[in-house]
Amino acid sequence: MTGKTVYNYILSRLSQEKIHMTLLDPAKMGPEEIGRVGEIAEKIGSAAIMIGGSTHLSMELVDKSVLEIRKRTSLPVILFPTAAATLSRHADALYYMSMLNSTDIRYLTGEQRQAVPFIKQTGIEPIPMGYIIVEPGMTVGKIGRATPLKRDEPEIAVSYCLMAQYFGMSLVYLEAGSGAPEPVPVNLISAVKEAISIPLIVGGGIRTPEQARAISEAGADIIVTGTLVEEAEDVHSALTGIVEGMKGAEG
Ligand code: 1GP
Repeated sequence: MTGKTVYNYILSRLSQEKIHMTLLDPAKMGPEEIGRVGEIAEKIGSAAIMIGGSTHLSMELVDKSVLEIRKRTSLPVILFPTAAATLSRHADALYYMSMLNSTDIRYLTGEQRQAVPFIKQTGIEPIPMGYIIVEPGMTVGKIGRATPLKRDEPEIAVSYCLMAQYFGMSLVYLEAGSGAPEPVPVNLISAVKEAISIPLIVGGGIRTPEQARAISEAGADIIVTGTLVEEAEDVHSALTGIVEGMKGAEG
């Protein structure tokens, strides 16, 4: 697949409504389970499956998981990588992300440079994204050696997100970190949304319909949940709650 197929699909879905993406981590669920959850995610209206999240992934595991999703759903599969070594050629697209508030060149441009031959050879669609860690940042903030955005400094968040836009990135992602006790605060989201014109993704610590609603209302265009399905006894109702919560949002 070449061109901006997946990005255009995202924009087209966003022209109708705010969207949800389901993040599945092959280090935490086997390929079979990933396929089963992917199927549920499609049924309840999630717009895409993101694969990644963990630092201990093997390429084989990522490949198997992507193929399982492709077999069982028609949703686009977007890689959400932490390292260039674990990319799968079977995915539709790759978030080509730079952690803008990292202090480690590896997460700014290092892994990205290493991924270049893979992108060139496979023709996978890279979707340029500014990835910005917000307090508490959790594991990804530590591994990425980020200086997390302070929760009460919206003007700094606005600068970082506008920087992503000025660099020409297609998306910007505010990340509180997987499993964060609280998601990104709504004041940060609304300040950013007011300033930028590229779509805003928010993730990390979103567990309830009320949180999804508040985050949507504050201006997130795309909400990502990961841990929710890993912990839920009933994946269908947990995911439905999030998507319905977003629909309930005004504006
Ligand atoms: C992590 O933002 C995502 O990169 C999702 O976070 O696992 O807390 O849903 P959760």
